[in-house]
Amino acid sequence: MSDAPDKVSAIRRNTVLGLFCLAFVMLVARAFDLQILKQDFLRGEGDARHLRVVSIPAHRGMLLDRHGEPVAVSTPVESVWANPGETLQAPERIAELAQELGLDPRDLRSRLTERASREFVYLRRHVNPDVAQRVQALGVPGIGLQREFRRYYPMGEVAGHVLGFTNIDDQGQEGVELAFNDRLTGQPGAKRVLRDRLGRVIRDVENIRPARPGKDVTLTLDQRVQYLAYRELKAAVQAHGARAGSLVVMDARTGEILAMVNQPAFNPNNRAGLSVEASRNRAVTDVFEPGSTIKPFTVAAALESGAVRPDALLDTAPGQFRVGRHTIRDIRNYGRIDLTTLIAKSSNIGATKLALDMESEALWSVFHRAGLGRGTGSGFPGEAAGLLRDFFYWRQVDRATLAFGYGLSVTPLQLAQAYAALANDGLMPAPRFVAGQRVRDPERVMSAETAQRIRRMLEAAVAPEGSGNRAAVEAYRVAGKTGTVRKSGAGGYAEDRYMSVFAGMAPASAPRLVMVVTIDEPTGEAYYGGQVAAPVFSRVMQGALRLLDIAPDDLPELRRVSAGEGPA
Ligand code: 59J
Repeated sequence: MSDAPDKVSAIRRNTVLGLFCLAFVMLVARAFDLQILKQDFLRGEGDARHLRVVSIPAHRGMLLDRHGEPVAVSTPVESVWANPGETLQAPERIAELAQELGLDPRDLRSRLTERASREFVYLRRHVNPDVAQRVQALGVPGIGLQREFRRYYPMGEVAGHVLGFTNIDDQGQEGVELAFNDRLTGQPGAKRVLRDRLGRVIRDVENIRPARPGKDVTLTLDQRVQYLAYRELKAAVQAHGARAGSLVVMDARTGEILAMVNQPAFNPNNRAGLSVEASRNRAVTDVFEPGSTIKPFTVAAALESGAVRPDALLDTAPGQFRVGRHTIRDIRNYGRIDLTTLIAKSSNIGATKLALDMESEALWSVFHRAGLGRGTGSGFPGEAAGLLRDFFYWRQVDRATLAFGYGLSVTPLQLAQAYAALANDGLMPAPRFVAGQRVRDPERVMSAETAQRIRRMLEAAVAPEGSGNRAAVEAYRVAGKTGTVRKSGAGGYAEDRYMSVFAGMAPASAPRLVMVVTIDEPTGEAYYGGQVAAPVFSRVMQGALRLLDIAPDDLPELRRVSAGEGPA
């Protein structure tokens, strides 16, 4: 056996060991070179080439009125953000940055320190373009701009309740902005960008996915009618020192909401200190006892069920009437009256007698079909359904008081919907806020004949001797009903708190518009619906008929024709 092989393997081992040592020394030297000698250069190079995926914000769709006028638009703005770790490396620059942003330097520094582990922190959102430009020009490390959108409402306070608003992240919070958020919201895109050491985008590297803008939504609102309604309601609420008020204008044939306003109102462009009181779209969210405005449906139920004939006379003397332990009162003794007088003078006793002459179910059925106690399905956020108890639970006195509008509750929108049935020959369209919105089919509430009969009675209520004569409109026939409703609270009905209401339509010969006005707790001398709500109806209806170019149906020459005299 020779020892040669041993020698060979020793040489081999030493060679390998030597090579390893050499490699090790070279690595150490290279590390020394990179980490110590070329440190600054390399750090700069690395930071200069941040590849990032950033999102491209999508444009939110506009809200347009029925004529295509923009009523909610998104304008591009910039938001200022920081990568705190980077910005904190230039602490001496924080003061000037804070000043440009209108922030307290100490606050800014502590915010950055608290969030030092994050890479993205908003400093100020939605700044004006000139501020954004100046911030960019400062060139503070780790500060970047992000394109975003701010929602702007050209009508301000006038349409705040219907439109609602979005939050700072462009998401609908209230109103149509919330109800149609999905359609309005686009899909953000994404792109890869190269950022420099200061966080500025130096190059778009790749479009991963383009932003898809949201769709525009066309409302049924008519901006001009909306303005008019706003102005008149506000003036009336102020003049009567009222707590609140609502007004709804609806297309009688389609159920389209042409205007909807409330007081108090708010400006969706400036929501600092916004109160719940001012933000509610009361026309949809708040209920009240409809009082006498419900009487036309009581008369309809009586006619439809055959309980009375159209020419029936009811004895309301002596102006008080006992039902069980309860006394029902009219404000005067109207004596023997027909159905038209019942409506025109608003006799509680007349309505009571009708109710006691029919089954509870007959009354309930017309109320129910008219949408009382049911949501309208308008899709408006926070809509109230009102209350109409099942007829199984009605006592005799309940049937009586329900017949003149107490013991049930409605929203102004529901009342407008119900009156649309009277306007539209018995067929009740569902209300809608958006063109082409899918809503339930129109429902038959009563026969066309009954609806036309009731309309003629409602014209008598607006005639000179009717309780609603101040709702009249020059050159148009108006049909409608006043209501003066004592508000109920703890301990029963108040003596001095009222809801003044007017619900009606025009032109009465073939109604196109339905309107409901409610004025909540007018203070002062005047509080009857006929004094407080009817004049608002008249002014807004007159303007709306003109704006919509609806032909008059009560010109002198027409009157002669309908009286059988023929043109002069
Ligand atoms: C009224 C009520 C309250 C509830 C009465 C209003 C009742 C009643 C218990 C006295 C003011 C008033 C269930 S009146 O709306 O009859 O609009 O121009 O609030 O009767 O029994 O000092 N409306 N209003 N009634 N309650 N309970 C009339 C009527 C109506 C008018 C005037 C005068 C009431 C013509 C109301 C109007 O039609």
